[in-house]
Amino acid sequence: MMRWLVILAPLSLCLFSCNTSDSKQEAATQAGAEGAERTEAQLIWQDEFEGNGVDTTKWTVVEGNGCPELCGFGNNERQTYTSSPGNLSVEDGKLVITARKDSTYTSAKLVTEGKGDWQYGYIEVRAKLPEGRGTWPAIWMLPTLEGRGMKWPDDGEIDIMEHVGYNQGWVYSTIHTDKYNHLEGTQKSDSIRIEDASEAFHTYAIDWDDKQITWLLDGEDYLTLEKGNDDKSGWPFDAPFHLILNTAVGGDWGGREGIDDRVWPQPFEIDYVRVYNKKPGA
Ligand SMILES: [Ca+2]
Repeated sequence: MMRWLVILAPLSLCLFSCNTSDSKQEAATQAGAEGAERTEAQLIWQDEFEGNGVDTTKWTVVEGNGCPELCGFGNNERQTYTSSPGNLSVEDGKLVITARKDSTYTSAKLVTEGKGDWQYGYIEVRAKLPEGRGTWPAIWMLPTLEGRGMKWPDDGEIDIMEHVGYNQGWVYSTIHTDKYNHLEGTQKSDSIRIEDASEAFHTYAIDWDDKQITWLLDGEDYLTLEKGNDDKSGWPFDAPFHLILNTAVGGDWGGREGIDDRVWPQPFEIDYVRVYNKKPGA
């Protein structure tokens, strides 16, 4: 989601930061020393979106167009993010991010940084995607860095799910690192076909530990990337990351084949986000 150049392939927690999870993590660590297989997965963070608005104890609503620091969010994206009900709502048990065009393109973006930051775990999001040329919804993660700005891609990016409307039904999963990034055509990525991604809810998940990240669709593995012998230049994922949900409009990738202005408004519906300290049942 943060890519700076056009590419063919796509590009984008509180291990120790959530007070309530510290004791669980310590317990898990201790139990891990005795044998991780005997510990049960624990739900350490979740939002079922059952209220009437965004829970700001869990999410920060991002507003604006990225300027002046990073206008267009580094990808020449066209939207301005707002917190208005027309762009962002919680209704019928779902978070709804609506990208639309009025005088300009507007949309919404939520981040958990400082409120939900995790190192490793099983992160699962049940969602139904917007459709139409020019839409670019994403479920992705960036590092939670204390006291300094992010250096991209060196600090890493995990794209759990990305979809661009001109390529309807293909969902992309990617990591970006210093060693593996699209600037050099070395990013690590895969895609999976979902015929009804914009008609039905599916679960998009990663299972992330100190050795690898596995991506799952509706509980089925389809991509595993391993740390292997990489140092931070290839694997900056031994660190806390936070979750981001948004729909971009246009941009270097999402807008590569233009924007179809007949499609608006377009909802990106999220039924829930659940974060476990490890994969349930594993
Ligand atoms: Ca729900």
